[in-house]
Amino acid sequence: MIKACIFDLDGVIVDTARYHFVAWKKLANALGFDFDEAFNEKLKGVSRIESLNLILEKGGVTLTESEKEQWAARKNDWYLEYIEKMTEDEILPGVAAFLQSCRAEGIKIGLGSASKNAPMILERIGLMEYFDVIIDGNKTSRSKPDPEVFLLGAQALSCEPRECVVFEDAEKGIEAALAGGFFAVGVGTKEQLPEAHLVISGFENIDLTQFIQTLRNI
Ligand code: B16
Ligand code: MG
Repeated sequence: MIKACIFDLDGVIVDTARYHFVAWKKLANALGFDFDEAFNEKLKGVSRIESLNLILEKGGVTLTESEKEQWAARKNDWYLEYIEKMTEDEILPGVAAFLQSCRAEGIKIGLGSASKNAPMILERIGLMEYFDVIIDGNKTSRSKPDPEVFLLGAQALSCEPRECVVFEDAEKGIEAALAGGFFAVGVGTKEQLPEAHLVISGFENIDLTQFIQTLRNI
């Protein structure tokens, strides 16, 4: 029986990847190099410091630990300039209705995100009230594909992993959900997320009752 749904944030509830992209690009340009959207795909679901390490490697730049911290903080300030302007219009299609259905059916709702800015984003888009539990980058010590973020979520929701559905847009997130013993639903395409138990293109037109029935048949 499904007792809870745990949602990733970026790429599932909102598309903040484009804000991360412009902020990281600004950092790369300030350090004298550039990268494109294809490279940005590699940063989805990856923690802030791991993203910085990947970008520096791409640009062939070496920094000390304290310089890295300063640049990561600078990037976050640039990123927050966009986040501060977010409104509920940026909730991805069908998400709010799906959360409402979960609420109505007594299915608990959790967030499992690598982002340290997750609570602020949920506040800005007006979805905070739906979440029973928020596990974000401030509460975890290991990044996806480690299952820690989702296991902490299930624990806080008082559910077993097999009673929870995880919604993820990143391959590493699907790996994390599978490693933790969760139902892993990919948000994207089968080509991007071949390991997921089930793939949906988004929440538009997803009926919760039918969806749970589909999961039962997997
Ligand atoms: P922050 P998710 C992830 O969010 C993003 O996909 C990833 O690009 C970002 O680096 C990471 O959060 C950390 O974000 O800098 O805000 O702490 O997909 O796990 O919801
Ligand atoms: Mg994501």
